[in-house]
Amino acid sequence: MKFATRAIHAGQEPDPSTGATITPIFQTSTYTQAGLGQNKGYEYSRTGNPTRTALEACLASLENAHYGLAFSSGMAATSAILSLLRPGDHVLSCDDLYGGSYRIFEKVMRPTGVDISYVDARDVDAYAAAIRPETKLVWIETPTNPLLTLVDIAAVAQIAHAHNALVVVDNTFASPFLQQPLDLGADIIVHSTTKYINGHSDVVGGAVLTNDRGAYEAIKFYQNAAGGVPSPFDAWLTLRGVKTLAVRMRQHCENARRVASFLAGHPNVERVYYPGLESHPDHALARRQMRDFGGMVSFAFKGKREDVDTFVRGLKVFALAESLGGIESLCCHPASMTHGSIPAEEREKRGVTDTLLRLSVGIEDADDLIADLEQALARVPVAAH
Ligand code: P1T
Repeated sequence: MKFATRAIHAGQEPDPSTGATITPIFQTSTYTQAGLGQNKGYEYSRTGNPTRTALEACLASLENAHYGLAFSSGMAATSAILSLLRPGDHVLSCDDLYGGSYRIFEKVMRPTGVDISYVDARDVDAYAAAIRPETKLVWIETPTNPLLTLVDIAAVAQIAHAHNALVVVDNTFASPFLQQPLDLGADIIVHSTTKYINGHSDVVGGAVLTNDRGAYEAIKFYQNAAGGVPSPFDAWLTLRGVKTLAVRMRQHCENARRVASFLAGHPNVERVYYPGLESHPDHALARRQMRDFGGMVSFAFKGKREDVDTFVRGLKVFALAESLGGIESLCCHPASMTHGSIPAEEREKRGVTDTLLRLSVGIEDADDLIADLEQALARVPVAAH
């Protein structure tokens, strides 16, 4: 079956005990057993819960994966994958990624004796040059957060596999509607389901999808051992949200395209980062690797940090908020918000400057979004610069 159909039905047979069409919220911590060792596949909800099982099966289907695991946050999913590492191992990552991923690499993993290095996300040769015999994971985001750089998944997978390393793709920004990394050679996918998958900014969640049985078993073991699982209600909300992923993503892409071209022509805008623009350095790769270009648009403001503050205070439809991928439009200042945990010098070096703004373009009417940006930009006179 095709994607939009699987988003609505995969993993969700009518409930066998009642016929309920929609998977119930199995709000139970435990399951009554008929006798010693006699259960119906569930014993305790940290280990397994039927609402979570439905979500795991649905997400696995959407990523063309055999195995799916749901977590209480994207970072819980990330840390479950990082549990595969041992002292002496090396992780090769890209130089633009979510600040929280950088933080767990640097502040949690490095002190345990795991080494991490970062290369220019789009430079395939740089991955080849930096990979080592002890590299266990190549960890990439594409498009990256917040600069929307693309990584060539197939090319990086070839390099990683030649060195027996697993490729992890954080597919949060694209969502499986736009990009299915396992089909391009990746081994493990991580999602913050908080974002496009749930899509309504009312749940924090994460997921791991893979075809690698060994990795699945180790990560599943950790899921139960460490316990970062979603509540049945959160699993249910996410199942409900993901049903509309295909229609939402089409509208996010359409609106983002219009917002990006509006910004590209505005005198207060220094530079627009959107892979759908022909001027974007990875536009050709985006055409090859993604079904469409996504709902995220970043731009560098012309002017000072104070002007950025004037602009964000002037927004009426876009909310100044962290996170992304919900139906409502958000504006984020990565340097002080999502990427505040990266030291200032390192951030600037990577292009996450004080005048960079990131828009999560929602599915409101695009005319209203553009009018909102226009009036907020008009508060900062170009002549002032
Ligand atoms: O917030 P959580 O569900 O734990 O997911 C972490 C995470 C992982 N990967 C990517 C690419 C992400 O963007 C995030 C979370 N990001 C934000 C909160 C943000 O505003 O960028």
